[in-house]
Amino acid sequence: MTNKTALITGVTGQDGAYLARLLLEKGYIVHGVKRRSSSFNTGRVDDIYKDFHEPEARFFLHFGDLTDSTNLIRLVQETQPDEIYNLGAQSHVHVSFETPEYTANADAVGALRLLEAIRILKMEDRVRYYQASTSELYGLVQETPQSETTPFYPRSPYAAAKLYAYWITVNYREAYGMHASNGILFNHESPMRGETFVTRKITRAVARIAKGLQKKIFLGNLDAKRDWGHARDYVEGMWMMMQQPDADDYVLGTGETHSVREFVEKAFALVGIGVEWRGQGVGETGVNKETGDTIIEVDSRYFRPTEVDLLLADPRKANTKLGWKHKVTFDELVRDMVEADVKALDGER
Ligand code: NDP
Ligand code: GDR
Repeated sequence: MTNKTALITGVTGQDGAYLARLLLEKGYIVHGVKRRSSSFNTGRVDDIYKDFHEPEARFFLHFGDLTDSTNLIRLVQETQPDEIYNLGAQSHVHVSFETPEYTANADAVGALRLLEAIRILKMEDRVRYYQASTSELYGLVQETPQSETTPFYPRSPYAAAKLYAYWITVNYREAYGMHASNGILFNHESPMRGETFVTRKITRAVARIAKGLQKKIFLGNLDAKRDWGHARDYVEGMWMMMQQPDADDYVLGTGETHSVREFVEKAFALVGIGVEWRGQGVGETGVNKETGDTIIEVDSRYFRPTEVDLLLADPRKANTKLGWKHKVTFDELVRDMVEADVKALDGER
């Protein structure tokens, strides 16, 4: 058991919720940053939160925002963390085309603000910093599979913002000797994945269609390929990076890639529905083999102005240096997500 303290931005998101659990299990005191919102936004961490008046409380939430420097400086000063995990971000690639300036503010300058908070407080020698970097940096891929040495080519405002965050993290490590690391994480999912990312959108719809609550799902590019793993495995990798004597940058991924189409087929198969594809491109449909009902339709609305076609990780550095390897397979991931969404509907009823 440790007596360390961690500060997590983005604690109310998918990864924040898994990481907070992992660190609490390891004995950390965990401080999380949550945004003010007009409706509850702490659903993913409510079950680990104890009222701060209780003596055994070790998980604390603070209002904050990556666009607010003074707030970040105060939070770092008040919480005196040993480790800072910067997971907060406008993390939706498609949405970043609609909100490019805000995405740059939160995702790029937000990382700078946190790094500067550490420097202003003269904590660079004692704080370790994790930056949530992403496989989206590879964008228009220059080589396959992608490793720490593959050149970047961002294809969205999100990826361009994350490119800045990646390099400012490297720069603060080199310029000020900070223990600052980038985790270049490939897509990772879970039953806690946000509902508008493609995997969760599919598994929720599969559960609803299987129960007769919804007729069909509208999707975009079915032929994009991703290296999908389980978020629980990936937060462990983040923690491992922070325990290394020296800071460095690491790719985390499974080394397997699958198309959105394959994800759809596997998810429907789990509820006993076979899919037959008809047509091509916008307007392509997926039909329930047994009933002939159209259950999937390709809608141009979900296409991106510039797409990332193929991502496939080469995680050998993390395998050998960190001893990290994903545990959950693609099939297990799809099953976990579909089962959770089916169960959630049973619960609702
Ligand atoms: P989520 O979208 O689930 O969570 C994002 C978190 O950031 C939420 O807690 C959100 O708060 C918070 N947030 C958004 N804007 C701000 C802001 N301006 N100030 C403070 N907090 C903010 O993302 P994930 O958990 O999936 O991802 C975690 C991080 O890892 C993100 O930085 C993402 O870009 C990156 N990443 C994710 C990958 C993945 O496959 N999941 C892969 C590689 C990188 P709220 O709940 O209020 O919206
Ligand atoms: P991604 O995840 O863009 O890889 O970013 P997302 O699940 O949004 O898209 C994956 C692929 O699926 C295609 N797609 C659709 N996507 C969505 N969201 N909705 C649809 O209806 C749909 N139809 C097809 C997309 O075009 C894309 O090719 C995620 C985020 O978590 C980032 O924050 C993170 O950095 C990267 O993963 C790694």
